[in-house]
Amino acid sequence: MKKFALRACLLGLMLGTASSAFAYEFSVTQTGMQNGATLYVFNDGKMSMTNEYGHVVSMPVGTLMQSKDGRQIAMDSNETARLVAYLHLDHKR
Ligand SMILES: [Cu+2]
Repeated sequence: MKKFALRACLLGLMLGTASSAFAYEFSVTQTGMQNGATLYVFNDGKMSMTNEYGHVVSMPVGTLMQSKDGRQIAMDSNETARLVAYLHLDHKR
């Protein structure tokens, strides 16, 4: 029992450290797309997508998309792993 409590504490510490270490790297802008998908743009301009169910999806670079407000945006990168990490950290807060 004591051992479990210590492990839980260590895990909390590690997660806390991870979220603060990546806080800057993971600052993102979200844009709603016409098909219900969401475009995430990281602070360095790299992109990734979730579909209408909020699942991270791969989209080839150069794919043209329509935002909800009518803008046409081309995928310029496909940072799926980074978005998975971002969404994972987001749900821990
Ligand atoms: Cu896209």
